[in-house]
Amino acid sequence: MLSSKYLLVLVVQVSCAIAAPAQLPPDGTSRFSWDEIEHVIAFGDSYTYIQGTAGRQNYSFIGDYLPGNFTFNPEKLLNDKIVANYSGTSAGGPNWIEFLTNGGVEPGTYTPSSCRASTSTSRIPGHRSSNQNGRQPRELWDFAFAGANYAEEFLPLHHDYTVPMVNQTRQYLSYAHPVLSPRFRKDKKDVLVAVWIGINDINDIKLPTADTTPTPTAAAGSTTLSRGGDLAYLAEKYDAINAALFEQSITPLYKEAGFTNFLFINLPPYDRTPGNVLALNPYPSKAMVDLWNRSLEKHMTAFQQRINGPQHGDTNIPSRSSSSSSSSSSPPPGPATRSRRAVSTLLYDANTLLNAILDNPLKHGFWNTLTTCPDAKNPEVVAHPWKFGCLPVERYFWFDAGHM
Ligand SMILES: *[C@@H]1O[C@H](CO)[C@@H](O)[C@H](O)[C@H]1NC(C)=O
Ligand SMILES: *[C@@H]1O[C@H](CO)[C@@H](O)[C@H](O)[C@H]1NC(C)=O
Ligand SMILES: *[C@@H]1O[C@H](CO)[C@@H](O)[C@H](O)[C@H]1NC(C)=O
Ligand SMILES: *[C@@H]1O[C@H](CO)[C@@H](O)[C@H](O)[C@H]1NC(C)=O
Ligand SMILES: CC(=O)N[C@@H]1CO[C@H](CO)[C@@H](O)[C@@H]1O
Repeated sequence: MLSSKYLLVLVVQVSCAIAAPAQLPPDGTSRFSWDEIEHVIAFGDSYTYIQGTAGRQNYSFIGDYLPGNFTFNPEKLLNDKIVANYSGTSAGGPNWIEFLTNGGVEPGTYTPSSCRASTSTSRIPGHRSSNQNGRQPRELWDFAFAGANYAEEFLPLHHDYTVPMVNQTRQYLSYAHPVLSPRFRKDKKDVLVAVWIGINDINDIKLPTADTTPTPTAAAGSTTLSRGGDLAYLAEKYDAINAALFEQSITPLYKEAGFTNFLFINLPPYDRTPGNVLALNPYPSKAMVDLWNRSLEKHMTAFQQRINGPQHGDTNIPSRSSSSSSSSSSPPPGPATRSRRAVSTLLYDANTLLNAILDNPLKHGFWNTLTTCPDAKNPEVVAHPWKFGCLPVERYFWFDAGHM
């Protein structure tokens, strides 16, 4: 388990990255201030989902994909509460988005609009102690669903109730945005959209095998592609998914809801999970994880340039008007228009942070980066690790096969 303390490191780094204009392109448009953000809207998979009283247990804050559970009315949304406890996330306690917003960090039940506890349960060992450096809480509206891929267009559902991310953003726009938008400033600059997706996609995309391709190789079941061929095949798949992410989710969030601040997080070192770290052929491999991360970065940059036009920092781009994808024949928008509608995208490199921790675990307080405590999900293990033959849970980097 990546202890709460280290999730906080991630979060604090995210916050710092957001708050430090010096790290962002010097174009005057691609920045936003964390201090201005009052509402965070999240999409993704198990890394980001939080438990809601109106959600499916262990999967969501609200609803699921089954007929009758996908839509919700204003009352259901506004009465939904965040349940924060050891079993309320995939992390064994508060997850990164709860630390980022300072909502649901202590065990208890919270209303997202204040992220202050409406009821408080007794302290559970393993939960971080109170008072997050006096950081003000942000509203947290979290539509992430555990087990989500980006879309059924690319990969099958894990369960019939799994809400893919493309449908999370539609769900938000159709049923949540009309209810929540009066809370936001007109220019929406007080809203941050946070997206962390891809762990399930990269695991689920399989290379074509001898059985499924017309030209079988000698070894039955082995991949028919060379290593370079594998990566080329996967690059195409990853690009298709990341392109769809920006076309089908992020662009509608910008155009239909008017959001302009977007945070993306790249893939953790999935080549170093307990199942992969000692494997001869880890899947995904480091090369695959890097490929995904480059694809995400490429599509994020393309999205930003599509909306904002090329920036001063982009020296490769010959002229603003020629490469602007704006289809209108009018001249490129002037500074006033640009500052009104420009988007700010930030890619947080969790991959580098987490690899650095895995490279030097003792320094960060981790004694085990190779295996998990098999009973980690049993809340009793927190108080009595030895009884389960485990180290204290916070000494494990991995909480289970794929979660920190
Ligand atoms: C809706 O979700 C709940 C659990 O969250 C479940 O018990 C119920 O069966 C679901 N509704 C339908 C129509 O499946
Ligand atoms: C967490 O909350 C859920 C829902 O209220 C509850 O079913 C579960 O037992 C709680 N788990 C712990 C460890 O308190
Ligand atoms: C989920 O999203 C896809 C892609 O937009 C769409 O085809 C599908 O109908 C959606 N499913 C539901 C239940 O809305
Ligand atoms: C939710 O997960 C916990 C383990 O973290 C498990 O004990 C519980 O049975 C799960 N609940 C459901 C409804 O799957
Ligand atoms: C090459 C590459 O991108 N590899 C991984 C994935 O994420 C970021 C880039 O987005 C890199 O810093 C990291 O090393």
